[in-house]
Amino acid sequence: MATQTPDVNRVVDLDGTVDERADPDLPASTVEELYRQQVLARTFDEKAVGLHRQGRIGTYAPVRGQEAAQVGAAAALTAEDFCFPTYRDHALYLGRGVPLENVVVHLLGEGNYVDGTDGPGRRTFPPTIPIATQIPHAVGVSMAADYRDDNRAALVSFGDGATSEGDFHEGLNFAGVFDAPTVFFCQNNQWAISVPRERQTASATIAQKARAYGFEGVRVDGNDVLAVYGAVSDALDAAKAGEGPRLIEAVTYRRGAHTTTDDPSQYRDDSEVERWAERDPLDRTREYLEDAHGWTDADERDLRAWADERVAEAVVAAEERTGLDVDDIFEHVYARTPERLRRQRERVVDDPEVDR
Ligand SMILES: Cc1ncc(C[n+]2csc(CCOP(=O)(O)OP(=O)(O)O)c2C)c(N)n1
Repeated sequence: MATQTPDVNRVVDLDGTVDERADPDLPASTVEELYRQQVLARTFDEKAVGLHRQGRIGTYAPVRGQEAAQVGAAAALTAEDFCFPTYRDHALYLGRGVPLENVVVHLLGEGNYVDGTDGPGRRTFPPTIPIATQIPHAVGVSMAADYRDDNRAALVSFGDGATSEGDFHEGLNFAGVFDAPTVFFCQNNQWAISVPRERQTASATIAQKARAYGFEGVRVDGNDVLAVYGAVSDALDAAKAGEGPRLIEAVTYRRGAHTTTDDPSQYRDDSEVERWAERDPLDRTREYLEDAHGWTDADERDLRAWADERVAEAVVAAEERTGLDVDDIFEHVYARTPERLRRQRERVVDDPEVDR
């Protein structure tokens, strides 16, 4: 983090002080909703790590620490806009109205978050696992929206690691040349698995990379939901007004492991994680709610109980809904199944030991 500069847009400071000039002055009910979604995402995240440990879901990429970035970005999008998330964007999906149950179904190995969803969910794409491949897709979709003149923008989410991929540079270059209404939303969570941000790029910031492609880059405190909401709203408005793309660097931190199959103690210090825990996005929103809107301990207890209940219900509903057959792992790979795979499939299908 040595090369990070402190020029970050922020509404609520670490001690809860509010910058009145930057405050978007949202109604209490909207801020409560932004907090509710963050608490739901955090509660779900804790549950999901437990489900993986119990062998009930596959590999999971924790979102802890990045809730405000994702919830703030989702809230700024309209139902008509397009959204391209990644494998860590569970809170972004929830913010787009994707049912929690769908998230669990995906983690159980079936579905892709957006199956059967309506409204904004229909313009939200399945998560991409190959790093940065969603970036050119988002640029293409937003260029199409521009050609049709239908007043829509696309937001594409990715990590700091993705900025080293060719797809990132190709996407930004195209968007700059064609003035595409694309919002590039980088969650700089300081790590790409075991590679720290300062080994990812020699640029002082990620935001400044936009300059090379002829458009504006903005750094925002990714743990401040109001600041993220403000920065993404401005970028979307500008894109739809024909001002072209914008790159937003949401400065945040991945507090959990890269995935449930990773051990971050092998490459980073606990003290760093503790420092970022002091900048917890949920605490920050709660402090704002307490000061500006009289949020009480009783409100907090009710919200936490609601989130526990919602998560428990979603897990039950998802486990009842899925019916994966081991046969399915052979599907969707080849148009014509090779002989070797066909023989494997027969062995599995005939094996009485395989739980089907
Ligand atoms: C094209 C490609 N190369 C490598 C990988 C392996 N891989 C998975 S996650 C990851 C790190 C990504 O880091 P970042 O973009 O910062 O996102 P984060 O996981 O921190 O959210 C890598 C290299 C991959 N999925 N796709």
